Amino acid sequence: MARLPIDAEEIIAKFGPSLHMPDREGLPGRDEPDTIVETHCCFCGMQCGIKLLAKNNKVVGFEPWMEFPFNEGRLCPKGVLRYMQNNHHDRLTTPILSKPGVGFEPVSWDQAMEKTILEIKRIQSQYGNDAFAMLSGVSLTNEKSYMVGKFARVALKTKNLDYNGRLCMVSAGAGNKKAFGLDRTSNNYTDLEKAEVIIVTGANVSETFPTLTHWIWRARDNGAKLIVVDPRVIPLARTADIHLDIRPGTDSALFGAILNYMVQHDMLDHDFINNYTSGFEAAKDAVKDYSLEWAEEITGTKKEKIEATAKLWGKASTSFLLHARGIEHHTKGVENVLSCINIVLASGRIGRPYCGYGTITGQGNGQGGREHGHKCDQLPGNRDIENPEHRKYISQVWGIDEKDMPGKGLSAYEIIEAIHRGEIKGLLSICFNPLISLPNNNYVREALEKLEFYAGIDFFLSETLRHANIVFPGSLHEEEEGTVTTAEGRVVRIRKAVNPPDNARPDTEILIEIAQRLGAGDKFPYKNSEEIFNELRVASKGGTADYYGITYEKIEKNMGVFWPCPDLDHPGTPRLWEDKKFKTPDGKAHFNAVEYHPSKDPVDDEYPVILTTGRVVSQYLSGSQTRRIGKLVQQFAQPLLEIHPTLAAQYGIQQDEEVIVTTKRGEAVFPANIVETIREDTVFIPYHWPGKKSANQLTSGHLDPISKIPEFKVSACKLTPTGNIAVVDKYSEAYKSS
Ligand SMILES: Nc1nc2c(c(=O)[nH]1)N[C@H]1C(S)=C(S)[C@@H](COP(=O)(O)OP(=O)(O)OC[C@H]3O[C@@H](n4cnc5c(=O)[nH]c(N)nc54)[C@H](O)[C@@H]3O)O[C@H]1N2
Ligand SMILES: Nc1nc2c(c(=O)[nH]1)N[C@H]1C(S)=C(S)[C@@H](COP(=O)(O)OP(=O)(O)OC[C@H]3O[C@@H](n4cnc5c(=O)[nH]c(N)nc54)[C@H](O)[C@@H]3O)O[C@H]1N2
Ligand code: SF4
Ligand SMILES: [Mo]
Repeated sequence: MARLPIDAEEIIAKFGPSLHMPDREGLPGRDEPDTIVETHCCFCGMQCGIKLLAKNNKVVGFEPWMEFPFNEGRLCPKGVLRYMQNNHHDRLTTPILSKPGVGFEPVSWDQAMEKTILEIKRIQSQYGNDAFAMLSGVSLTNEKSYMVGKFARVALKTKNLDYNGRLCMVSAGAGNKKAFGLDRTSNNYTDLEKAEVIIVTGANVSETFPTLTHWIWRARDNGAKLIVVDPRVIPLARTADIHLDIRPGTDSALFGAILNYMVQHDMLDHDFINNYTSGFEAAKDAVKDYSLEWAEEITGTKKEKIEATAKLWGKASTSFLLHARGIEHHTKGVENVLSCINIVLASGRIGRPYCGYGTITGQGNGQGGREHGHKCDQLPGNRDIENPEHRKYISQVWGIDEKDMPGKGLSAYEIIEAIHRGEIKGLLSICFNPLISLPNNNYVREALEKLEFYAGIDFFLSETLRHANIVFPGSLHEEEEGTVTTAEGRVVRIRKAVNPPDNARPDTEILIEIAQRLGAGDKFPYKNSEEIFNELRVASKGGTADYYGITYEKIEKNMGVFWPCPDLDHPGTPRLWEDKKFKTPDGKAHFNAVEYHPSKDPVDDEYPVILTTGRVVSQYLSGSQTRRIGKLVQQFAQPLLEIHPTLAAQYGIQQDEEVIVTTKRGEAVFPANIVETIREDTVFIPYHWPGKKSANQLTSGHLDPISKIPEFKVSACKLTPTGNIAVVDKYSEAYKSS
């Protein structure tokens, strides 16, 4: 395979000038790279294989890694351009300290560390250990995620640690643990290939997991029927056999009615239900009145389409059901997930080739990062911080007295609320940009301003970190060795291509030095990432997320190993449940009784329109990384309000006209993009932008009672046209017509 020597000039020639080109001084143009490193994309949960080209300690380009089995060289626009972060002139290259009235000033590592330790100690002695909180993120590798969990409990000695997966994976995680006792997608994605029926609900796969589209299309080539459930005619829906244009927040009604239909028409796998599940009667009873007519009224989707879906699903011999945040970002996110699982269990199509179910994990290491102790209620191996046996085992691994192990802490949004109440006074964050990504962000900003001390670790100065007292310059994905776990459950190797630039340091080194200065250095004796991974293996041993049998060597040899992998001779588990031994206490898969509940922010006469939020293909999460890459910015330069022509006409809204969107939290102005690909009662805004462009000025802090995920997907709003026609970037317009 010939190398593709892509450099900055080629990108300019091909795509036009970039807004933020990295500094080209010293870059080698088309020269041969010093090294070619097989690693993975730093962005979404697909973790596509990619080769990075490095020269003079700079990442200067990429080429496809054809052999990596999931993406076989394919990449999306973000993967293609990710390498441009490495030399970016916005990189933080020295610690900075905020001086009132002056701004940030560079300081030495020693000064930054000393000040941080002083403040941690002051706050903890004045207000108690738990008054110092930590927020973390799962773009971090498994090694860093594991270490953060230990760092917060052992070095900071606080119970208040939570992570950005709280905004992402937790509804699915809670639902999967209830139903299966284990939180992972059931099959690797090659199993999609021969599924007869595929349901995709609340997942804009072509934009958010672009390389997964390939496997769905492979199935289509083999004759699979595709059913897409989404309030918008997303790209995948345009080629679907059935598109259920559901009203946001009503998935549990839809799947409840489908379960009822399967019961009424005896489309059930009685053998599987009787032998391998429990709770079927209660689940069945909960939906006994959920007729197609009722479901049509609640979901706003034609009953004929719901019936056609139930028939296809009920009669299939192989199938896959996939969902993502569209059904999970709700105050009943866990219920939505369980309602999907119920129709999978009723069909008995799990634990067999081409029969699968799973949430599509969002963040780069959203899978591994949710297993190894990042969460406020979790210990490594997906153990429970309140379970005495689990506490005992991990305390032994960590060499601490069990009574010194903190208990369950507050979740991410609850930490913000506790800052408001004056209970939390200090914060350390790594890999999280909550000012953009948490709901109701004016409230979040006020909280950050109330903190007595705030320090953060990042490679860019994110919007949140502008409120910090100290920022430590950390490392990119390609600047430390490690592993991540892909959305499929495959543990893969992240390889170091270069060192952090100038005075920046690897994240791990920064955390270890803070731990040392807090007097816990003996608990963090690691010389390299592999030593951390080897401790993680032991810590996870015997837990549901068991990595004990996975080693760096084994991963390299096999291009990844699927967990659970409990011992060194074990080959890993690409497909779960072939033995029908579920990880619940009774060993059975659990049906759960799910009744439909409406959103916590329902529409009414004053706020009559449903606002839902999500993503576009060229931007990633809070945008702190992708808004710095010119070509990605140009593909979608600003957030637009997607609105149907009928709704636009009702308010007299013109194309590109600025519209004031108001919810109970506040108001914000967005140019209208009038499209036929959205329901008439719903508007959509992507959330990747800060400040006045942020969709999260409008969303609510209502949380799912079990998972504590915010209800990003439903806010009641009203629309007021301003009469001003905005100047919208032409590339955004190109997007509109696509
Ligand atoms: N380009 C890009 N890719 C990404 C990311 C990114 O920021 N940008 N982020 C990554 C991460 S962390 C995540 S979590 C994933 C998210 O991946 P997705 O969940 O696919 O992304 P979203 O756009 O948040 O929401 C998906 C869809 O849900 C629909 N939806 C809204 N409300 C409902 C509802 O009530 N029911 C149903 N059935 N559908 C509904 C929306 O119209 C939208 O098309 O993407 C990952 N990949
Ligand atoms: N309205 C609305 N809000 C949402 C969503 C939605 O659909 N609608 N989706 C939610 C979802 S699913 C998610 S996952 C969250 C994500 O929200 P966030 O986690 O806040 O988003 P990121 O952009 O990933 O922020 C990560 C920060 O970490 C830094 N970073 C990345 N990698 C590393 C690393 O290796 N080391 C260090 N030190 N720093 C690193 C980046 O530069 C960035 O500043 O947003 C949520 N918010
Ligand atoms: S699909 Fe995800 S992992 Fe693959 S290149 Fe795109 S952003 Fe990266
Ligand atoms: Mo996410």
